[in-house]
Amino acid sequence: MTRSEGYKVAVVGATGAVGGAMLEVLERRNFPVKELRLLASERSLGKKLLFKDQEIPVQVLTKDSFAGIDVALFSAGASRSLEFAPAAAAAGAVVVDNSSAFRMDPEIPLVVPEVNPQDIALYTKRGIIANPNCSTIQMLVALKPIYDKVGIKRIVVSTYQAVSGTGTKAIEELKKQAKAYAAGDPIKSEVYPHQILFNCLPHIDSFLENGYTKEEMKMVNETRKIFGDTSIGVTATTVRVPVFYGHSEAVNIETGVKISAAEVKELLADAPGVKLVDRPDLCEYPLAIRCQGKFETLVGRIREDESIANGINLWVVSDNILKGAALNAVQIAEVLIEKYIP
Ligand code: NAP
Ligand code: 3JN
Repeated sequence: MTRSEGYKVAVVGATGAVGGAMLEVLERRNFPVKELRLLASERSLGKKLLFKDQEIPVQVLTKDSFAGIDVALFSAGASRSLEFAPAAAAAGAVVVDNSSAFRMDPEIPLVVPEVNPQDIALYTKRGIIANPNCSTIQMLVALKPIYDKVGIKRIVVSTYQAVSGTGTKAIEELKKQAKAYAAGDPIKSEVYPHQILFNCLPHIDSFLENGYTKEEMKMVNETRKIFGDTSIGVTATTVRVPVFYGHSEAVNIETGVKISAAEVKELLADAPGVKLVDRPDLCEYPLAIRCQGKFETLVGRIREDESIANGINLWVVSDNILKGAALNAVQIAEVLIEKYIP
């Protein structure tokens, strides 16, 4: 740690599901925080949040919120990022943005530290680094060692995404629906267009003209940008399921050359950010209810796809609020302070 005794950090959207996890991760990883500025909307004025046993008041986000800040972690939605991230960068902060606002901007790096940490260097162009979508992050943490070893031509992925990906209101909606069901009361849906309890909704984010959802196309486009490979084929079906925390993904890949399931297991056993959980004989495989609070992405059910020459199937599970958002952002900030803004 330098910048004398630590860094001045702002968390934008501090009262949200991701913002709260940012505070948890900064604390758990002992990020060298000299000053912490918590920012949210006027609704949160008067609130205080705990960081390292200290109560810190929440301030209202304005364009003047960033004086003296070294690193600004944004998770208050894309429109807030578009409006305020350039102001934060102009004030001298390096922004790590969790929204989709800048992900596909060619001047802004899109980074998963286990996959393309070298791209962080491009932050100097605009002072902003984008965090990918949660579903993309966990998939690429699992696929990177395979990509490097034998290449990947095509990815077919189906996701099973937890309601926490939609934010605190959706967590409450699932809880309320479960209580209403148990009490025999009518079930109301306000966050999602249909009941989420006991249901699967093949609808995450809005629909596009090509019939896919934005969430599905984020997985396609972000994967290509992060791997720096426009030739890789990616097709996704993203589904919301009645799980509180932890996104699960069934991932099918066609590799450049043949690799056996045993070789994939060997590769992933030592891969950064991965925990291999693949003992079907003991009923051990990645589970959403086991991933909460974990920093690793859990990978299991590794099998050869017997329908093609060079195919592999995997089941990939990760805490969507941690590795899918807050942890990935803090890991980017760690590389930043270690290598670029000591
Ligand atoms: P959330 O629980 O609904 O929290 C939203 C946060 O944004 C709250 O702190 C809220 O403050 C703040 N906010 C909203 N409007 C604001 C405004 N006008 N000015 C200042 N602050 C404002 O949502 P979340 O789940 O934490 O997600 C927040 C964002 O993070 C998402 O919109 C998305 O862009 C990003 N995200 C990314 C991923 C990923 O895949 N990497 C995953 C989830 C979320 P108040 O409490 O004061 O309203
Ligand atoms: O739905 C999920 O599981 C992940 C949600 C991500 C999200 C939610 C609201 C707005 C995003 C995102 O990160 O892509 C955004 C957005 O910034 O577009």
